[in-house]
This record gives sequence, C-alpha cells and structure tokens, in this order.
Amino acid sequence: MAKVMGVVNLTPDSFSDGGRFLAPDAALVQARRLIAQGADILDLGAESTRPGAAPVPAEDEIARLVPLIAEIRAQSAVAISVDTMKPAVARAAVAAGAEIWNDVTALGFSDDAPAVAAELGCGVVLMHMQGEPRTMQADPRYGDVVGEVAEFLSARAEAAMAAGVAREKIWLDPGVGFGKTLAHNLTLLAHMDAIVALGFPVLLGVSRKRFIAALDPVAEPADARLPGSLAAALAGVQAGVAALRVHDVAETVQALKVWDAISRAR
Ligand code: HH2
Repeated sequence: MAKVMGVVNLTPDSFSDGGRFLAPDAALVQARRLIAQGADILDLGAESTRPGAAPVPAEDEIARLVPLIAEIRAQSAVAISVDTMKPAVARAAVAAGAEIWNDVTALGFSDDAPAVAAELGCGVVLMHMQGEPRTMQADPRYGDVVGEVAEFLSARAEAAMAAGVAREKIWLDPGVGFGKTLAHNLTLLAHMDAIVALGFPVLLGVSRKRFIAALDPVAEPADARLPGSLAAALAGVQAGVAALRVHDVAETVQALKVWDAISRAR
C-alpha cells in the first residue's frame, strides 16, 4: 500500500490550514492525531510555499520546528520529514530527530545543499518547481510538461548522487501546482507512470490543491477539496506512486485500504 505522509504546517499563512497549528501545543496535538489516524510519515513545515507567501528566516524556521520534532520523536517512532529549502534548517531538523528532507527546490536553494544532504545521510525528496514560489503561477510554460519534469528530476537525482547522496535515499515528486497551470497538472497526473519509470519512489502532493477548485468551483475553501484530493491521489496510486502527501490522513488511509483490497482481488 502507498505510504501516507501527513502534513503539519507550522506557518501562519499556509493556504489550507494556515495558522491553525502555529502554537507548538496545537501542532503536537495535530501530529498525534495524524499518527493515530495511520500516518507513516509526518511532514513538518515552517515556511509556506504558497504563491506570494512571505519568506521565513532560517532561525525562525528552526525555532518553530526543532522543539516539535524533539517532542514527536520522544513520543513516537513515526518517520519525520522536514519541508524546507534551507540546508541549515534541514541540518537542525535531522539533529533533532527528523529522517527525511523534503525540498521543494530539489536541493537547488544553495550550492551546498546536495553536499549537506549527503552528509546528513537522510532521505531526500526532490520536487519539481518551475520558477520560485512568489511568481511561479504567473505564466508557467512548457513544451512538454511530462518530459521536462522527468528530465529535471533525473538531473537533480544525478546531482544528488554525484554529491554523495545514496540512491536509495532519493524520492522524486512532480510538484503538482508548483509553476503549473490546470492543464499542466492534469497532463502530469495522467502520465505519472513516466515519473514512476525513472526508478525512484515517487511522492505525490495533490491534497487540497487549487487545481481541484478549478475543476469544481464549489471546492472552496481548501478544506472542501477532500473528494477531489482522493480522486487525484488514487490516480497517482494507480500509476505506481509510493507515497501521498496529505492533510486528511484518516480519509486517505481508508481510500487506500479499499483500493488495495480491490487490487489484490484482481
Ligand atoms: N506541496 C506543498 C508543500 N510542500 N512538498 C512536496 N514534496 N510536494 C508537494 O506537493 C508539496 C510540498 C503545498 O502544500 P501545503 O503545505 O499545505 O501548503 P503551504 O506550502 O502553504 O505550506
């Protein structure tokens, strides 16, 4: 069965649940809830990547993340991933007990990022994004979105391995919604097998994303996008993705159990 990565945002402005889990206690309660619901991995983020979101200094990210990571680690063996672009934040998070660096810039934020990932020895999620969060949705363009995303991810995996990251530590993510129109997102989702064919485990993040509201205008606000999130997630699972990054863990686990049981009955 695909693994479920539950999102815990420690940001004041995340598009889907911003501000709700800002106080460390509230984030810990949310983390515990997602573990109880069956999350295999918790993805903790202290800087929003939403278009137009304010950048957060590394010290602030670290100050938000480290106490929470330490607390979760003390209470549970759940895998912990840190959603950050900054090597300094990944370093502090791994020291506190995180084992995965989820990087929406695919180790491209600074020149030392691949070497830091190698040194930390943690899992690394390399995600595709066209442009940068502030402007990425302004006018995204591709000649061949699937080919270009696949080529980028292969090149970043090669760069990571050249810097010393072990092959088995690498995950790829097509970055749904990151510098992509509705048509780009749908083409990618329809051809996810081409990303899976690159030979690394694939993480897919479609949960509560805006493309769902573009298809169904009643899917507002973001927490009204669960049905669309599940439909897109299962399309990914059918293509062979290894993990789903989601806000609604219990619901996703149930969908995966049913999907998995049907697959095994074939
Ligand atoms: N999506 C978001 C953030 N991080 N990481 C990966 N690997 N893949 C994704 O698709 C992905 C990601 C955006 O979602 P969310 O965390 O809810 O919002 P925000 O970026 O505003 O914190």
